[in-house]
Amino acid sequence: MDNLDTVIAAFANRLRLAHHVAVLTGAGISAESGIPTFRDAQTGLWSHFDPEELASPAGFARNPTLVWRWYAERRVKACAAQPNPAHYALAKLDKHVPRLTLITQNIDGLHQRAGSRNVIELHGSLHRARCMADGSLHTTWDYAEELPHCPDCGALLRPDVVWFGEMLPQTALEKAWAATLDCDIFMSIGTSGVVEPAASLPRIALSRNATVLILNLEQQTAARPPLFTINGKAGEILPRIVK
Ligand code: BJW
Repeated sequence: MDNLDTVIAAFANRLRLAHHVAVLTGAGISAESGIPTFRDAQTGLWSHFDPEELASPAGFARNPTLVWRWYAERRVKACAAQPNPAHYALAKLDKHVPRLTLITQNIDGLHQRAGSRNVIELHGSLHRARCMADGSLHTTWDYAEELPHCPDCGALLRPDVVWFGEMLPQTALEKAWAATLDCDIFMSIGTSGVVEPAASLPRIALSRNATVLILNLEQQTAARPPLFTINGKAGEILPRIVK
């Protein structure tokens, strides 16, 4: 058994005894589905696009057409992408543990398409638009050349996502906090852990004596239980943990 096998086996053993597993996912879990992450130096969205222009309320106010075009393109790509083995492993885990709370920062909808239920979307969804006037949500909007408007009141629609400086959806955040405080196992998968408040969740779970797994492609610092770190692709490692 090499070291990776040992860590996987030790973590899988703890998972078998778990009562409540909380999972936080980030862009890395969808990378193997062909969806770019944000902060990869070569392929990350923020290496080509300016978050101030595309993911801030001020950027949208300045140029809603530019922002809508970017999100519409990303929605087309997300719809064309397929869930990968990591998404499917988490959907399977849901059936193996007494309770699972899946918290995602992703807006692509791939967890739901893999079969996960009750996904907590901390940063919104590419598949919804929100009325700037009354806050109503719309899933049937379309962006071609014209900016989309609310079918009820005619006001401008915006993507129903969370931009920098904006509050996260309150109910989603409350559920995420509650699961983090309650869980006995917390798994953080494919996130750089730099964007708050999501970045704090693994630390909080650890401070509450939960077993914490950090799974990331990039090198992680060495750890020992109750903190497990695995350096690898989510789509290769998760199916080995959830058999
Ligand atoms: C793999 C892999 C593979 C690759 N397998 N792994 C406290 C301190 C400092 C600042 C703040 C603070 N509290 C709030 C802030 C401000 C701000 C913030 O955190 N800024 C920091 C960047 C400094 N936060 C906010 O503004 C949030 N709002 C808020 O807190 O409101 C209250 C408040 C406001 C202001 C001040 C104080 C309080 C809102 C954050 C909204 C984030 N929005 C975005 C865009 C969403 C819509 C869209 O998609 O367009 O969310 S930004 C972007 O980052 C997106 C992501 O969800 C988020 C996180 O990124 P993620 O998922 O971690 O992706 P990457 O690319 O960073 O990492 C991918 C990882 O995967 C890498 O590590 C790879 O190695 C790995 N990987 N392939 C496994 N196959």
